[in-house]
Amino acid sequence: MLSKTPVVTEMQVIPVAGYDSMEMTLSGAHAPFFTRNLVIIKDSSGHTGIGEIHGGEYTCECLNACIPLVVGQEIGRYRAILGAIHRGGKKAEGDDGEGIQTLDISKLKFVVKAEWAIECALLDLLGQHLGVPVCELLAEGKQRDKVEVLGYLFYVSDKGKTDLPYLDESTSSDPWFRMRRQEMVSHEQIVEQACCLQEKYGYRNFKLKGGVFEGAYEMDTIRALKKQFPNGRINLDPNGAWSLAEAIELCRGMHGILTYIEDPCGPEAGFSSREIMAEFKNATNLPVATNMIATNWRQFYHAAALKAVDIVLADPHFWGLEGSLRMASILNDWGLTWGSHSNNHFDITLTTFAHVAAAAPGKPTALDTHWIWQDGQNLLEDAPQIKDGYLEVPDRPGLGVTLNMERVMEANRLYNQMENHDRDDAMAMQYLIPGWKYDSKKPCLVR
Ligand code: GKR
Ligand code: MG
Repeated sequence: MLSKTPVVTEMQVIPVAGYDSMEMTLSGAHAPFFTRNLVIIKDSSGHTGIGEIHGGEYTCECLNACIPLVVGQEIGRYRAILGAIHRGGKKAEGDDGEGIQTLDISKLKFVVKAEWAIECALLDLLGQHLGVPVCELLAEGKQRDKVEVLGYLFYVSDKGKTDLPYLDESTSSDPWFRMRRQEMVSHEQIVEQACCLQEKYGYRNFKLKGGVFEGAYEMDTIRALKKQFPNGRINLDPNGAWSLAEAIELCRGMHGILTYIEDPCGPEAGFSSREIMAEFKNATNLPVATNMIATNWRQFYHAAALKAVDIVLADPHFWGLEGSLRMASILNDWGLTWGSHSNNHFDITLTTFAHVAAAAPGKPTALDTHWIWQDGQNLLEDAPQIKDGYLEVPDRPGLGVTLNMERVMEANRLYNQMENHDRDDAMAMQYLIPGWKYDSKKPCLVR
């Protein structure tokens, strides 16, 4: 008789919302609220496992549909549970397979895979059962005690130009909390943003979200950042806004200033973004990162065959925890670099990033995380901290963190007050430019 692991007794899906700043990107301006879905799974030994994934009705429905495949199953057979979910999945209506190679936010939900929040919660339970942290169960086991993260800088619009309920933190005692809800668009303001983040979190490396102003202006911001942080690794991500010719022109002379560039161009003239990025790399010799052109194995095959990228930001919400680390191993073996992309998230995702990156073989690039824009809206009693530019990896069984249910239900009430649960960056943007419409080839303020 095989010895048994605990059995799942309950799975809950709780949609939640949190507050955000009016951060600008190619796809518009962030709305006052962002949404996420939480998965809470209980087992017969009394443990609770948790996972967090992108928000919206579509992902919420996918998760709810999985409940019958999870409840009643043994946590030790979590791979079989995930296998059953995959076999039961079918292509969603509206999913044309395009992915996010043009940053069409309405397609993000098809790139995100709801079941990875279930994978996370089951691994949390298994880790608690075995008495080991999740990172010890993944890939080749724990590789490091702390994980380097980057300071994710944004141009932020003036929320006063809207009548939307953005959070006001002007009276906070924390300098960063006061700063993050204000307008920041000049080179000086972005440098101040980076300095304030360095002070609070100890960041050495930064990424600026581009696709907002003309490329030349954004390059000037990068030069100002490099002047302030001569030893910092600085990256710019215009989300494919530039044409190939423009990208080559803009990046000429940026060696030694930009450590790498993220998704500089997208598909054009009948060529896919993978072909165009390969041409960009040949022309500039600048290292290239992506979270847009390699979001599944088939896309990665072509990106790798064309040598279109050096750094794959394999977000565990797109690839799964194990999938992201399978990518980390391949990249490491091939002399390429692994990292992770992020979207606005709560501290459960922050913890997941910590465990996944702790298990990534090789030398990952500093991870993206939007957490600094949400810090303080904790759903955990004991969120891992970012100190000296590094995210702590909890050294307790499972994810090693405890949910604060009161906070979760508060975030759920906020979600229920919202009319629309899907991300819509055009809505806030239209206050700045009436009638504004998304154009994958035009920075959001260039109309
Ligand atoms: O938070 O608006 C944002 C980002 O622009 C996000 O949507 C991107 O997916 O952070 C992301 C990226 O690196 O491309
Ligand atoms: Mg990106």
